[in-house]
Amino acid sequence: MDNRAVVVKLGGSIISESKTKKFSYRGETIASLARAISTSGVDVVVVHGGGAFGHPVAKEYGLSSRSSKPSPEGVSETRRAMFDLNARICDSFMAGGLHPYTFSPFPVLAAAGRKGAKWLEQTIAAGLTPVTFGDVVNVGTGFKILSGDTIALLLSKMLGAERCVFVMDVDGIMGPEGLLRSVEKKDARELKLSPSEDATGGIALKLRDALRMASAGTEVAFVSGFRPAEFSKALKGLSFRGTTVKGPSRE
Ligand code: IP8
Repeated sequence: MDNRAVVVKLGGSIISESKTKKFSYRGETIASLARAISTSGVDVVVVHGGGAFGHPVAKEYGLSSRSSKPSPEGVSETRRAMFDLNARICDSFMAGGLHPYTFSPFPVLAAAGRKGAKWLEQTIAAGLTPVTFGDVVNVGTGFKILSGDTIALLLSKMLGAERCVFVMDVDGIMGPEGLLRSVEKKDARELKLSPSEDATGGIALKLRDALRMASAGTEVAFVSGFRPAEFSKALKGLSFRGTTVKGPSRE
């Protein structure tokens, strides 16, 4: 692949109206983001979160980002909710002009060397958009949730992604005086981010992952999914309304 790929993480806040409104889904919004991807000319890999699908069900059955021994029913129901959401996302993507190709993150992340990256690159070259999602992992001694944010981080690293774009329901990361246009490691310590209701950690974890990505050379953008034009600019690396997370200066 000549162009370095961009990893897009669709956060639960843009997928669903509210995490408490179980199985709520913003189809039109997701289709408008798909249109922005399909007209951008950018090679994209998409990871989506759990929103009002995976999270409430995981919570009901006591699944979290820590390994535990939930009931078999809980594991199946949580995964079922995620596959159901993925089917809806694929429908919206097709309505927006994309050809989604859903893949399980596990074999791709476990592939040795450049094998996983090559497989993703070949999928993109075939005209498809690889799509994966936060999932329930069998860790041998129990089960835990692998957050879509962590998957986005691992895939960005594997692909040597140019940037990773986190799409949410607000313009970006908010500081005491409103939208932060850029965040560096030193600012993050002073930021008091609200604790999350998520099964997997919310904005604080997202920012921690973003700072790690930025230090490894992948630019990170936070943008509102309600602004497809700004999302499109963020995808292309143009100046956009949102937050950019910067790594340490390389000068
Ligand atoms: O919303 C969580 O993914 P996230 C996926 O990216 C499940 O943290 C299974 C709740």
